[in-house]
Amino acid sequence: MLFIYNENAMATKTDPKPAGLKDDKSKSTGKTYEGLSPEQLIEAYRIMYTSRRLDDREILLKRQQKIFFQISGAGHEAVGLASGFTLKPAYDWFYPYYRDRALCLALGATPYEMLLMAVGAADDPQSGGRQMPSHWGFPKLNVVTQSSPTGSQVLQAVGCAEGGRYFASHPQAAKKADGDYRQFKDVKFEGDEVTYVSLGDGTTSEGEFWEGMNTASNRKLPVLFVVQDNGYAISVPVEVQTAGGNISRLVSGFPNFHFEEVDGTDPVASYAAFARTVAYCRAGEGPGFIHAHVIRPYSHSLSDDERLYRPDAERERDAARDPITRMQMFLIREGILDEKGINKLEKQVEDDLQIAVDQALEAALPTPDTIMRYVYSPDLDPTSSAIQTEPVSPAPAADGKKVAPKTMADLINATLRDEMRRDERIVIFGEDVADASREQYLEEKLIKGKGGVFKLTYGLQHDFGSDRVFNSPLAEANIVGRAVGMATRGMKPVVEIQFFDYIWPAMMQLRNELPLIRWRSNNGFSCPAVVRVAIGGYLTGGAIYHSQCGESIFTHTPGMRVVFPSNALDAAGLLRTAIRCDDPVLFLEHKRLYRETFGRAPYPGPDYAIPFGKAKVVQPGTDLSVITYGAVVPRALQAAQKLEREHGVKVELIDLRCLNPFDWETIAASVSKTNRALVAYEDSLSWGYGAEIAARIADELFDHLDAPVRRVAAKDVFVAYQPILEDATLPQAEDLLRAMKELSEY
Ligand SMILES: Cc1ncc(C[n+]2csc(CCOP(=O)(O)OP(=O)(O)O)c2C)c(N)n1
Ligand SMILES: [Mg+2]
Repeated sequence: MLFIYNENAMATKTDPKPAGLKDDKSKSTGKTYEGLSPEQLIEAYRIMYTSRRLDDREILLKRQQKIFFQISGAGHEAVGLASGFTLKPAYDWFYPYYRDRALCLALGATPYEMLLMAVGAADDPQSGGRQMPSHWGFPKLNVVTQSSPTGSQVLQAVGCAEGGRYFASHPQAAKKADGDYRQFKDVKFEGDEVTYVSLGDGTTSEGEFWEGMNTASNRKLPVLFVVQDNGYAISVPVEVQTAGGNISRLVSGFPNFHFEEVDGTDPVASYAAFARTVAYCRAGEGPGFIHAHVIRPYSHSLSDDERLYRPDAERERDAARDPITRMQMFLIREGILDEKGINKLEKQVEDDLQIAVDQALEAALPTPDTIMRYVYSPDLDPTSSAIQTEPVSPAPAADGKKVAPKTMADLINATLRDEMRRDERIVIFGEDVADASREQYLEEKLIKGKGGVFKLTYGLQHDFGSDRVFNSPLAEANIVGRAVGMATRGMKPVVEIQFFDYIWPAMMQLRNELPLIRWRSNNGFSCPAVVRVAIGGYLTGGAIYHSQCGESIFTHTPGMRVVFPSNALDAAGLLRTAIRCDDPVLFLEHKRLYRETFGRAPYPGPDYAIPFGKAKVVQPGTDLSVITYGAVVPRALQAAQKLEREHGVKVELIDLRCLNPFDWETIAASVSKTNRALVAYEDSLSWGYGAEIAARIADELFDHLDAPVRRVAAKDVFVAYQPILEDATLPQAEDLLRAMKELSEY
């Protein structure tokens, strides 16, 4: 029997968003397909067809050079549809990848919004003309800004799910609060939301995918992993990527998962697989994994021609499974739509797309002056001098004796404790940061607890509980990637990288994600996490892999605040500003300074804060400016004091404290006065942080200089184990003294 096409059943552009249709049971025949009514199936086809035709329109626009890039979702429409029909926009959370056009349409994004991205319009709601097309990100739908690196979305999705769970068990934490980033960060949580993350078959080769699977499994998180397996990663076939050629087989041992493997070109079968998996995740049973076999009929992107590596026969086999044709045939076979109905629907889609294309081509483009907007928070300025407070004087000890000053390690620990008490959104995790993961040992008082290899987080798990202070796996990308997801949800992760030398597995997240979320989404999302890192040498035996610096790599990353204190009081004041800040902060803690006698200070109270970008003049002077930071500060001070004692040269010693932003005004005022500048840093000399400072002095203060700008830094080599070699590599007080003397005599 042929179902009579009902015009009203066909959604038009003005209809409310299609997601959630699953509750709308068939009104006509009563027959459903895995729970989908004929009306829903018609709507499904409309979305799938729109997705395909929008790709076609973009391809045309690219050929006409009206847009600049195109990557299609062709062949992946049925999976996208199934996920869009089973998940809820603005309720669940979404970390899609570039083939998820149909998902975004099903969630309620419009073709016009997508085309605004393709032309790079000012009003592109996803990025304001900053990102390539198909890099989805719709704040109003909880579709989180997507980047281009394959796989970096996975750990963020895990962190996002952890965020939802955290707020459900700490609802008070979601409240707004004045005086810090919380004023500008709304929190939304539901309690049973699911986080969707998708990726291609090739992307399962990325380590971050496995790290994400591991943590989602271990913590039973409601994350829905969707691998859209089209058999290729550009030109590399799946059997080269995946041992045995099938990702489902490889992941099947992860506990707590619900697994599905499905023909992702079949919308009804896909819908059924998604419905089962979403129900499992939503019920809190654990994560889901859907492996959907799809096709890729349009090559990888417009820059690729798959005929170079795929013979016709193989491509024809794929074409026979095209989800658009399959769906068409299905609707006709089942009598849901006849040919006339199909034609009418398709014509309506084409007409709507034409209007959207015409509008998008007319859209205003971003103006050049907007380029720096949203690199940092427009709401909270961490350099504001209003942030500065005075340290409270310590109460005298009971016996009337002076209170012993605290080390940098003590005051960092105290600041973390104060801030955790003040802000329930803060969680701390990293390698070994907990007192003990087996908390019963703590409860039974069998052990004292560890609290970090340098003990900086000691006692925090004890005080605040294991859901706020916990150990991560030994995986740095895992730490930072999850922090990115949590911070996007409104939490304040203050995570620890145990040694700077081992920060590199997290580099993708630190370079391409954390500092970029706000800018690339045109302020649609933000990610104000704090990453504390133990850094630096002078350890006597620290050797190659426990002595590294490398701060310039991060100051060279727009969007990242970088702080590097040299003493206990500055560490406390700057860490507080870092935690309350609305931007991501890399907080570098020099290991050698953790417990030095130099720079100890009394506890300055729970609100002591120092604004970013304000240097400290350690000692004033008239003859030479020395600009430095970190562990070189005490060494430079020693050298300067000796120089004054022995030669009467008065050095003005400047401790930058904060490297991005840095205090150019203090440098300029000092060099204009002394007319001589020495820049000193612990990292190797060439291309180090001080090179930028030296260049700027040479450029902007040239008229004030009576001598060349000099640098003292480590040799261009790694730090060796034998202390003789270590000393020869790192800048010593004698090296500083020599350079200061030479420069003062120039
Ligand atoms: C980290 C990283 N390496 C390389 C690339 C370049 N690149 C973009 S897509 C892609 C292939 C992805 O294949 P797959 O995961 O199977 O997804 P598909 O495109 O097939 O849907 C590559 C190598 C990238 N974007 N990111
Ligand atoms: Mg692929």
